[in-house]
Amino acid sequence: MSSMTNKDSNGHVRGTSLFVDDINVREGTLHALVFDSPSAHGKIIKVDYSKAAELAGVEQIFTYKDIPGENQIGGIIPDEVLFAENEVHFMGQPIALIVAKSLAIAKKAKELIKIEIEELPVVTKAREAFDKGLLISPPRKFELNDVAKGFEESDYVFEGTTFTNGQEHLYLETQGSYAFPLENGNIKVVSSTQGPTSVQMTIAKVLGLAMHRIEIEVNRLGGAFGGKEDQATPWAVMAALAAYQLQKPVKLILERNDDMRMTGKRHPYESTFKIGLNKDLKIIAFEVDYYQNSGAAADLSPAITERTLFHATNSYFVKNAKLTVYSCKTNLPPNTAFRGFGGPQGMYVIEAAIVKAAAELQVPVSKIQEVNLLQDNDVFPYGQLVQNAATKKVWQEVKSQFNWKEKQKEITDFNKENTQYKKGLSLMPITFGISFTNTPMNHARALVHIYQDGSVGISTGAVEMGQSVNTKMLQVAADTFGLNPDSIKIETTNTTRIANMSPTAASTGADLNGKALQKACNTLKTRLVNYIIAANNLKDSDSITFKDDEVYVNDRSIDLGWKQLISDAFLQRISLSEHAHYTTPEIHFDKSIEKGHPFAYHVYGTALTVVTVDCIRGTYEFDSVEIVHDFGKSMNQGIDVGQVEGALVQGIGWMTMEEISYDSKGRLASNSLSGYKVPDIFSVPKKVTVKALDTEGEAMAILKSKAVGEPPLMYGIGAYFAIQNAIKAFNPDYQLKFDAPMTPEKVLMGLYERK
Ligand code: LUZ
Ligand code: MOS
Repeated sequence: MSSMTNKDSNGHVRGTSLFVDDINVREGTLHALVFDSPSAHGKIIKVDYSKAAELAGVEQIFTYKDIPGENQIGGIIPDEVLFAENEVHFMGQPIALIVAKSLAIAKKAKELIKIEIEELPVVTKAREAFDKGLLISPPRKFELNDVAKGFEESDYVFEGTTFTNGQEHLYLETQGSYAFPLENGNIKVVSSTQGPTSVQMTIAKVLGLAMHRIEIEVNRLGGAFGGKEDQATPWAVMAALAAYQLQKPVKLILERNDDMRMTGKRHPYESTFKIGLNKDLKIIAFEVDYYQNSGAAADLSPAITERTLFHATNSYFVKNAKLTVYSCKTNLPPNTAFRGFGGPQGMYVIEAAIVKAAAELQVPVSKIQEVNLLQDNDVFPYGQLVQNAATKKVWQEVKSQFNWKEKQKEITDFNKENTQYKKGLSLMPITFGISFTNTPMNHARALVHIYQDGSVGISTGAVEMGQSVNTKMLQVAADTFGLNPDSIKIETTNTTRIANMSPTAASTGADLNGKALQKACNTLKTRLVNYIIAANNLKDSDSITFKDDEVYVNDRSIDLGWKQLISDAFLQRISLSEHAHYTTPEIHFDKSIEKGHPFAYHVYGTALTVVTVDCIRGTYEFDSVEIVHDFGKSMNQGIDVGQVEGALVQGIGWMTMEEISYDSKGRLASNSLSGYKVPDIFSVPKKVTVKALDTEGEAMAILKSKAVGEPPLMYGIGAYFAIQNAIKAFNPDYQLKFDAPMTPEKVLMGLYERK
């Protein structure tokens, strides 16, 4: 079972998998294009749509005035309009929707719209916004013990600043939706969203309709990475608005450059830190102010803030901590969820602080890391006790299995012998909490039908986005029923079958939906077992098992196949359908004191990265990244290792080459793939080894197989520090910098800087 391949792989390779833009459109389908703000901050004096509206083939241009319900799409805080009214707050902010017979006509019409804007001051940097008192929401603060006292007790105290830039999601499939009217004024929307229920709720609000009149359907997404947790919504709402008002089908798919320009990204963070250590290199105190660049509206920022705080101490025990996040309001598109959800930004800062302390004290970074690794019964700054911590184990295993000691010596020797090339190494431990940090979101449902011919259809709230959650769901059902996966079908994710979904996010998709599915399958199984016992005069103590499409009693075949069983049960009028609900047990969190037990469990791992820097060109290549990762008991090695590899490379991209750049007017300069470099096959480490930690697994994880989506992204942070070590080996004058990404330009400057 654990070698089952991704069930989408055939369709993906042959091009038969359906995405939103592949759906056969209905007759009379109209095409929509967004008219967006050319200014990052200003008062709208006048918009003249008359020429555009007169163009042949233009059906209608929708503005905020055409909204029957509320012009409001903010999920956590109601601070974001669907269409700008009198002011614009970022370049690319939607102002109107042009709906026409073809996209070409809509594009022509867009050029005919005239807009007059009175420019207002533009703020693009977090600290600048903070200094002007521009905040999205009140600051959030986590405190453990007494940080002031901690600094007094420290033998050494160091301070510094850090910056991590944003990151473009670059899902292969851009944002898109297709909406069509149903009878009685109801609406159906096919959306490329991680959060079908958020889309449904927001359409209901904007159209002024009850939720049950709106059906959201998701087949699969061509990647998301958090970019479609909240920001798939506006495009679906716009298509629904037009379809509802015109009573015609409307398709809205963003072209790549519009998508890059109009949507938010990973939050850039500026931070100031202060770290205190004692003579034994134990971290006694850690204080950080994080300035999160939230963009022009809250979006998911308040939740992302929270995860920064939860992961601020990464894999280390810190006795006294004071951590504060300021969500700063700037004139950029609202920044949003991105794999790791603020966690990576938090973890980078403590790693930087440790690197800084090590340099000042002239001790190895790994020594400070090692003596501070978490162990059981330590406490996280948010009050949760450390349990079943594999932190030290993964660390030790990386060191021993991948010959850390020998590698260090080889690198020292190499650096002595070579002038043009220098190598650097780093160790990057990770500890990532699994559960939505917002406890009420940790729930899911599943619906299972066994049809009378024995075939099975399952629906869950999980959205397939390339992470293979559908394959995992198939495995759960096949495992419980002892059936060949070929007789099980995964249905689309649809709000009429599964209501009130949390988004597929926070690495929880397989756990939450899998547990609900397992529950539904088990209830059906119990029902069938009871029927078998009654029909065959068996005893309750007899053990009935389902295996290889057959029924076994006390491990012996009774010549009863699954198909026959289902057909018999159906004739006995036994229900062959089940709907189940799962909520994560044990978790809780009290925001009034910022303490609790928010995570079902943690995922652990450590990465050993080796890089070679070309000291003439400033370019670099990763020789190897070797990882010991805690999968629990992986239910599918192929899928899980694939997630680690993909996340690692995405993390390296964020730390090294992906450089988002806005000019002082708030215009995205890196607005295309020629100006924004993402990792390609040549930038992937020459060798990536992923070893699974040997463990008993975790009961709260589905089939004991731990969540894997986000945690490995943070292995990429090691890339930054490995490169910096190589620079130091070349240039003794080099001053440490914590300013990611470490682009080849910055490397070159670092190689040749002088004191
Ligand atoms: N989304 C969310 C997330 O709403 N809450 C979370 O805790 C979270 N964590 C990671 C990624 N998305
Ligand atoms: Mo996410 S960052 O949508 O899990």
